[in-house]
Amino acid sequence: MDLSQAEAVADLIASHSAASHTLALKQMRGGFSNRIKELRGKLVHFASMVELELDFGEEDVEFADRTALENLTNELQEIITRLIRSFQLGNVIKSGVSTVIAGRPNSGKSTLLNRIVQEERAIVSDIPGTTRDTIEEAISIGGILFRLIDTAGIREATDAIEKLGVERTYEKISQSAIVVYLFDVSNMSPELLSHDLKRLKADGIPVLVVGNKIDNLPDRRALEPYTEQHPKIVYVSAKTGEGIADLEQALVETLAGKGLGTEDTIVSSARHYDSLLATREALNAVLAGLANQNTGDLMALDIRRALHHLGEITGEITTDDLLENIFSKFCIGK
Ligand SMILES: Nc1nc2c(ncn2[C@@H]2O[C@H](COP(=O)(O)OP(=O)(O)OP(=O)(O)O)[C@@H](O)[C@H]2O)c(=O)[nH]1
Ligand SMILES: [Mg+2]
Repeated sequence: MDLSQAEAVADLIASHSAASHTLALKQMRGGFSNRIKELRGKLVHFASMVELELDFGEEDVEFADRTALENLTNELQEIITRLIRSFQLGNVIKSGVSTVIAGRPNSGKSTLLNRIVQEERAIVSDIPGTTRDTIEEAISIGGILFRLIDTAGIREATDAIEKLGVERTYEKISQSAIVVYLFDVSNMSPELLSHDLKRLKADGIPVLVVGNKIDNLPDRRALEPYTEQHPKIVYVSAKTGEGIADLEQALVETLAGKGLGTEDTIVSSARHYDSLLATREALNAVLAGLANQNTGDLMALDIRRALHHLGEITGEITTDDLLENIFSKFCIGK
């Protein structure tokens, strides 16, 4: 078992959802390690060729084919960039999908949180501006851990404390993976809805639009103006529970669109992520060196640096600090 596989054991123990469990198991079986070792193996070959040239410094020979090295470096860059990008998803699976429930005061955000976690977690009242601080609760839906965050309703605050709450709401929205925008179908004009959504979508975070309090509507045809503007709205009643299963399904699908469940390798460790970033930087230096027709000794340095950072992932290169850090996460003897 190499270092990244050993780390996966710790992840497995700490996993809170089916998805993070699967991810840890995959890493433990060595899929990720093999990928990295393969990349590293290819680069080692070139490193040795370049270094061999150094031994024949005076004779001006080139053992390492520069074009082949460039092709390989580009290929490695592509794979590494894909792995780096996968961290966004990997991190989310491991630590939970930060999901902010936002909307105007009294739209039923706290009622919705309580309904999904099946617990009276947040205070509910008919007074607008009830929730002033954020309330967070984790729950597994469809095998994925969601961290639901109930927030203060968005409006012009009437006092200083509420104002702080609204500011915090915006802060939470900017840090979240998904925003559930909740509105009251019995008390919201389609124009105002569009206005609010325009503002939210500017952040670029996926917004799931949810119409609440459908139990208040005697005639469901009243929903049509909303649906016309935003075809993907999910309608629920946080009070009766109607539509909640659809909402949960929509949450899972919002994530699934991001590549969950594919066979692609997903990076979930911040340590691996950092090493991949450092590798990419070193490979960029190799490419720049090739473009500038740098001498072999300079290139050898950059290639070695890339090898070093790749080796950190699987433990071929380790330092005491690194090992200490990783194994402090295991509770030995427990
Ligand atoms: N009829 C009906 N009433 C609901 C529903 N959901 C919430 N309510 C009521 O709406 C009022 C406000 O609910 P809250 O959950 O406190 O609303 P909120 O969005 O958290 O409000 P703030 O914290 O003030 O921003 C309460 O009286 C709830 O009982 C629903 O689906 N149907
Ligand atoms: Mg509330």
